[in-house]
Amino acid sequence: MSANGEYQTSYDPPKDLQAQAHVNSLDEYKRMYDQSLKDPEAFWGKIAEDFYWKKKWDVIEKHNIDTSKGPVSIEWFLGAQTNLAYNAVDRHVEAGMGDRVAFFWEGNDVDQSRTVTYKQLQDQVCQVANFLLSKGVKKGSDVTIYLPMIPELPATMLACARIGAVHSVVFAGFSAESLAGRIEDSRPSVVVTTSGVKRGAKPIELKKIVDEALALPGTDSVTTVLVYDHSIALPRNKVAFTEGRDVWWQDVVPGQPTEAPIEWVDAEHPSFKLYTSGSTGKPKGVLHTTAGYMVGAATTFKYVFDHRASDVYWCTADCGWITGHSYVTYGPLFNAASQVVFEGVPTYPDAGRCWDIVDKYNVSLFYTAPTAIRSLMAAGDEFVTRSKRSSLRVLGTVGEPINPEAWRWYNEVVGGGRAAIVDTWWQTETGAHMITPLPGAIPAKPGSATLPFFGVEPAILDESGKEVEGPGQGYLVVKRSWPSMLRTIAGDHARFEQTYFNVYKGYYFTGDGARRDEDGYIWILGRVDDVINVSGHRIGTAEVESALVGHHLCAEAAVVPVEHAIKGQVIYAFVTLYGDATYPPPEETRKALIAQVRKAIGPIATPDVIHWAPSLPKTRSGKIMRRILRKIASREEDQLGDISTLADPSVVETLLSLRGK
Ligand code: 6R9
Repeated sequence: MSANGEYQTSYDPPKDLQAQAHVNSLDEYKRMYDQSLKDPEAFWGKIAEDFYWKKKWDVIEKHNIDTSKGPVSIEWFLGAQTNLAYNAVDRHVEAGMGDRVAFFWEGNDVDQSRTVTYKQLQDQVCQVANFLLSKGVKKGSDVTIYLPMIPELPATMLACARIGAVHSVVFAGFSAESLAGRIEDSRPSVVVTTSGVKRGAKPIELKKIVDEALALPGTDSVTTVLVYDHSIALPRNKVAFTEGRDVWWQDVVPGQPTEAPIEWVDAEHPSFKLYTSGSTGKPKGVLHTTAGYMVGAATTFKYVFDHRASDVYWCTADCGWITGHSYVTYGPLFNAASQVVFEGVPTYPDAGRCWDIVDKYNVSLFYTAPTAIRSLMAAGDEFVTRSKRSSLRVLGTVGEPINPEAWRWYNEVVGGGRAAIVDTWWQTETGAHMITPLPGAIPAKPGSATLPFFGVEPAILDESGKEVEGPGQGYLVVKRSWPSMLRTIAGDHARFEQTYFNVYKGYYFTGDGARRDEDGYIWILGRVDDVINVSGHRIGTAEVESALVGHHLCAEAAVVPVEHAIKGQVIYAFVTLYGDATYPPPEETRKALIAQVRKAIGPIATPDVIHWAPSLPKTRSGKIMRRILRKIASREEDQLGDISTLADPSVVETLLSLRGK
């Protein structure tokens, strides 16, 4: 707070950082941004020179995102051939950087750590690639990865990329049923996992979850389960093995040759699928390809974190999410970065763990989610101030809107006012940062993701689909393709067009609302569709509803988001039971329904509240009025508005009488 009691609303780039930054003024940013839109060929062509291409491109970019002009298709660096793993690892080893540390691995427990150099990573990537090849995995095959944050996770992703296989990483917190659904969709022959993992004080038997998943229908494509023996989490002899299918990593990988062939793939060859929640139906497999993704992930990493060779970078995201793909595995390695890979949680053994790690490795670039910042803030400043943190230069956030209080705490208490804050807005679908400050160039405003990255042309549309010029708010869309954009939904191009391009013709629809202020800064307002953002994780209301009605007692469910001080949003479920149930039902019913959601999706989707609903507020045509449910869930029933369109307005009174029951 300033002397006159007002909060500072704009923060200039820290002077030291700015003096040496890749982009060091707003004017320079604007010049580069304008060029990226006016002459994408020259702009991206120059950037792409920094990578290794087995064959150079003929055309930089070709796209149609307007469904009224035919099918949506997006292609970048047409005619080129390259390889992601080669650019992430081999290129640096060949340039003499083999001894450089790729990963400073920090385990869940404080006494567990190891380092992996670029040369060691190259060897391991080759060994895993050779194992996969020996099991018949080839160019275009799918491989499912269900691993915790150990160096073997990015190494396995890169091994797939090296041989042109398509990886699908499933966050190792999803349930057996979720894992099975993703396996059923992508039909891999190999699944890679560990015996177990400890998250904080809690051991989780990952191999057992894989076994459960593979016992479910639709998973019979899997013939090999490669199990990394993570005995610090779970002893080997506690793990059940299926003869002929399961193999220990330690028995079959280290003996492989440390050289493996590189599959040079076309620019648009699929590199990975990542399943994410949407407003309807099952999670969809967002498909990313090769060249555009590489250029996008690498370029944003370089500019948004202002990365230089002397930096130590650390992103707390798990590789099970897009942030871990683009900003643990790919973006940093394309830039030959040295980074911390952390297996644990920020609050174990206590809320000072992150800052102890920052001091231990002299982390200069740190990237996390607002939910983590808020929970560490709630734990008290003394956990922060016991560390020095003098190495910190850039502090990033991602995943959900950051409230100004948390932004200021991050800036002042964690960064000591010396670091730049970058609030990066982007999505699984966008592959890389889209709207974000550049730390040496763009003054930050707490709570705003600021201005678009190079090549990104956002717009805000009003209800009628017209572009809002100047200050105003509405739906956030993007007007043209960018290199790291998703190319389709695996196996369902129609759903891809429907979800992202049919809402407003000629635009990519983000699903977010946004406001533009008088300086042209963009403020993300959150999802406008039926997606709930719990601690930065996307969960579809439809998924939770379908999990609930999967229980034999549940006749109908309606799920809405409610604001939460730490998690951003939480899941609030209205549930109608079958038959002539009495309300409230016995406590076991609530427990059973919650267990059902955890089983169907995973603990991250656990509803915070189950609100019993003998009936749901519906229109005469039978549509659930979620607007009313949201107000009731948020305790804003004084703002219910017009309820006369309800088939039975008395439903509201009944619901209010059952709150907290
Ligand atoms: C990278 C990632 C995407 C959704 C997105 C938006 C929200 C992400 C944000 C943000 C406000 C930010 N989101 N970053 N909201 N400010 N800096 O999180 O991808 O898991 O696909 O989520 O997250 O609502 O639409 P993903």
